[in-house]
Amino acid sequence: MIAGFHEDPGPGTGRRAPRADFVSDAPRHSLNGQWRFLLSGTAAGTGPGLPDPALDDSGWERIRVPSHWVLEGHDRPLYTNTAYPFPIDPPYLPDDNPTGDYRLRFDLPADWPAARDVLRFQGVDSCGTVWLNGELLGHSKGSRLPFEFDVTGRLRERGNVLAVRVHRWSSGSYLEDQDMWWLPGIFRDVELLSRPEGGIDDFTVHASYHDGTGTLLVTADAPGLVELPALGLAIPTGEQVTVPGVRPWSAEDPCLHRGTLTAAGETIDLAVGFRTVEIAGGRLLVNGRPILMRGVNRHEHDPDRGRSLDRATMIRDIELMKRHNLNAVRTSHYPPHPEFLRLCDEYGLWVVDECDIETHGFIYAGWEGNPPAEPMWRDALLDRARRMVERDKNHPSVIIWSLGNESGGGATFGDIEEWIRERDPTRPLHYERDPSYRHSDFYSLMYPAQDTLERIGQRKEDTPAGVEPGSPDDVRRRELPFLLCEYAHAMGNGPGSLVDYQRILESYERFCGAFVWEWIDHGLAGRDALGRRYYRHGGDIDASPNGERFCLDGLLFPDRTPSPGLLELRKAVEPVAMEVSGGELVITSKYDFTALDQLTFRWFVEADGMRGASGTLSVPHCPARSSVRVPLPSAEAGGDGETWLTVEAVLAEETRWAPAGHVIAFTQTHLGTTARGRPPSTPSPALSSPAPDAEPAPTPQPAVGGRVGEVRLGTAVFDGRTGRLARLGDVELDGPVLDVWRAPIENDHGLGGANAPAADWEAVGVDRFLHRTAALDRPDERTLVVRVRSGPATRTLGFRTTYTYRLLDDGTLHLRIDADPVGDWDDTAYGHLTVTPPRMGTRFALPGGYTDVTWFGLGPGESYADSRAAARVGRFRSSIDALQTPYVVPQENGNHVETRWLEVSGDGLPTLRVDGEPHVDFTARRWTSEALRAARHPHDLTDSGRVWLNLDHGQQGVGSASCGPALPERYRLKVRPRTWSMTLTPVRP
Ligand code: IPT
Repeated sequence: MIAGFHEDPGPGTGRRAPRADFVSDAPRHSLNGQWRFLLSGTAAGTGPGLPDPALDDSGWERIRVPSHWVLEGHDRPLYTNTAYPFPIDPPYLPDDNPTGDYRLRFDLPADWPAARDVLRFQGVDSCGTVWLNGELLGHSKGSRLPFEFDVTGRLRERGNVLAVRVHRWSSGSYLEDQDMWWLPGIFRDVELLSRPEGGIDDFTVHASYHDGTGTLLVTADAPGLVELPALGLAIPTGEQVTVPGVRPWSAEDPCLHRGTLTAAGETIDLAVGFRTVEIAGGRLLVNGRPILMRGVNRHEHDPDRGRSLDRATMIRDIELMKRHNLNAVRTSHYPPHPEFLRLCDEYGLWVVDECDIETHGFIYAGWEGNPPAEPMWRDALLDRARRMVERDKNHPSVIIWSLGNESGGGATFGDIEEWIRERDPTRPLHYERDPSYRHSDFYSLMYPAQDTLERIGQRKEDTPAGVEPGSPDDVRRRELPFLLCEYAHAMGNGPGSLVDYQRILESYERFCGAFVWEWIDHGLAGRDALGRRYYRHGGDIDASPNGERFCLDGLLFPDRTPSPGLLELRKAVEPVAMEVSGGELVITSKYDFTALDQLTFRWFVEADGMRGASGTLSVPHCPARSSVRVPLPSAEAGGDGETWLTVEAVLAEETRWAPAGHVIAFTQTHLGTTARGRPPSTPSPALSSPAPDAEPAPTPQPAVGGRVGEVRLGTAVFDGRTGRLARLGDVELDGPVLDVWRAPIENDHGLGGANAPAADWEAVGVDRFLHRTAALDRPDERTLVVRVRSGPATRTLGFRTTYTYRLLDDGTLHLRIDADPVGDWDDTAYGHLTVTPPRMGTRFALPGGYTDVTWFGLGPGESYADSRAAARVGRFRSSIDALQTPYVVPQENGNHVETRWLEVSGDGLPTLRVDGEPHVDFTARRWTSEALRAARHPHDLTDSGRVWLNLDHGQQGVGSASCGPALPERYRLKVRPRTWSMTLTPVRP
């Protein structure tokens, strides 16, 4: 077998030197569009005839460029997390190597000048060999980086034939083991550029800012004139000027000074942002001030187009980030399309630009032969760093270079560091995976627990494994700022603790920013048997190895709908904190640069969720990182029930990324509570004592006035054997049944068997309790006591629950539930395991005709113990269908903590009202938790014909243990006696 270019570990051949990506008025001809395409099974492709202009390709398929062929009906996408889908046999690849041969016939535009010509590919995955009119130009690897060929003198006016052979696997694939779909193809733009003779090919903008003064120097490989009209500047390249009083660039105020760089035959667009990045005193400073990045890790993803994104989608991402109070993005784990960075300059985001290097799969070789440690790969790795830095160096938004992700350590990182420091001393470097941190200006980790992070903030972290305590590396690292490059794994329902993390991040000067993993679920669009659209994960494609669902860990669903996790993040990172203290509202700006003048503070009062007085606060000038106090509005409650004051900080005027009135931050304060009509009722102490250990015999006899097998209490009818409510007035229902389980969320499965409570629940049977009604007692006319023991087969563990019903004077039914643990919850039979149930609650079945829920409590979205900051106290209404959060893989969702009351209604049916005492958690859905667990996709969930209503004491938090620390103890439900109460009222329609 002849090794082709694709197995050569070198980065490429025949390419031009990397240079800045810029926009100019020089002729540019897009070669995007329909190309001829044929896919073959091996690296030989269609054979040696591919470049031949005379080859008859009329029978070939057509494919759009840019795209990934696996998303255009050829072969299939594959997803692995860390594993290489080929043997670790570097730099070689298996013979089975799907290879796409591309051909394009094109004419030059009529007015194409006679000058130098450059052919540019913005991204080819994984490797492209290129011929023009039968002549080999060269090849290139580095999928997410551009490459160019000089084609001067090789073009014809008409009938040019461009041929490209693209291999799915190449030596470059060993350097591209990011946790994402393997998506081959020419997936970014292809273009022909006319480069003027004697013109500028590459230039560097040095625009710094110190104490109100900017300094500008543009260097270039040919002479040119720099003009920034608004600043009255016209200077030749190579000449430095100072600009007093200039407005600097920051993510908060992305001031770009637009102008031109004019050189022979060309005018280049300039967008200069004056800013200086430095590390001083162990902190990251921009323009002399510390910054805190509130960031996300962004992969390029679209459910139909993969990593082939259009500009509108890039803008959508940035708008969504800005609208959710994010100010930073780590381009995990490769440089994005260059247009994205132009947009970051314009909209204002701090960017950590990350190189297209990840060798994670060497973990399965014990890191033996890891490319950064092998001289054979040095050129390829350095080439990637150079192409990133040269392409992106002129973007003010790029403030940090990241050398790559999850690639262990190796000498080549030292070479890369040296090269970048020499080429661009203006930006600090980040690399997380080498515990010496020698090549990084930041200490950095992924997914630390909160207490670990707290110690890092205090610079008291444990010395990383492999580093000698007290050694120079240890001492140096402790002085570095800390950048949390990944945390809060947003897989499925979650992440939890965002507010906890933010509190820590804002408490210590060492922290310069944190990036949630990750921005968007990498689901790929599919159609079910009925033609309904759904999203596929790795496990939906028959391939091995397979990372399965791990690609679904974003804050956006694949269609870019914000998940509840993103709404929680928006609240956790809101840049304005408001707190009521001593009758005043204390407003604290967490902006690093801008004052709060762009915000309006509006307020309103609600009683039992009904809107009362409202107005606008007059807030004095509040500079960045400072506080002001304003008097609270004197608002009357004006209604019964709980009264709350809400203050919202909103955009006073429309911005580029959001309309006027867009809410940046909010706070709520409880003003007081007045009676709602029904006196709070407490069952008599005698009835509330826990059930004695000796159980009375079951008493399933009919009660006076009931049919055989029935017990009645006012309008409430109970099943005489189970003691469950069967009817309340005209409301038909079946329940309560003790429910201590939830359909596991991704975080309940943990990572690779660690922190996997769902498995523990199943091991002991928390998911399959059986119930035995031990006794029904009527201590008096108005009271029914039902005693039930619940637990799983094969175990002693369970709960003994006492349901005490009391008929109140107004005819409503009061229910108190006392659940006491019994048996052995410390499971010693199969290793020592203390199981905590995910839920303490009761489940009711209602007729399927119920359609809506109105409630007063937290809403409108779902809330959990450790993810509830985004929810507000108020009155909300939703259809039961809309209460479901459509996680791409079905799992527990739609909980509402601290619900004061709710009403379940449906056309022609009596409404069921539930008043918590003081609260219940509720969920309502058309399927059971068991069905939710069994479903693989949302379309597997079908209406059971009933509504399943959970009225719970509580549920454990969501955490982010799918890749991260275990759920903190405080968000779990310890096994101990629990009591909760509510009243149930039928309301006529
Ligand atoms: C970390 C990776 O950097 C990221 O790409 C992604 O895989 C994430 O985890 C999990 O979704 S690596 C992990 C082993 C900590």
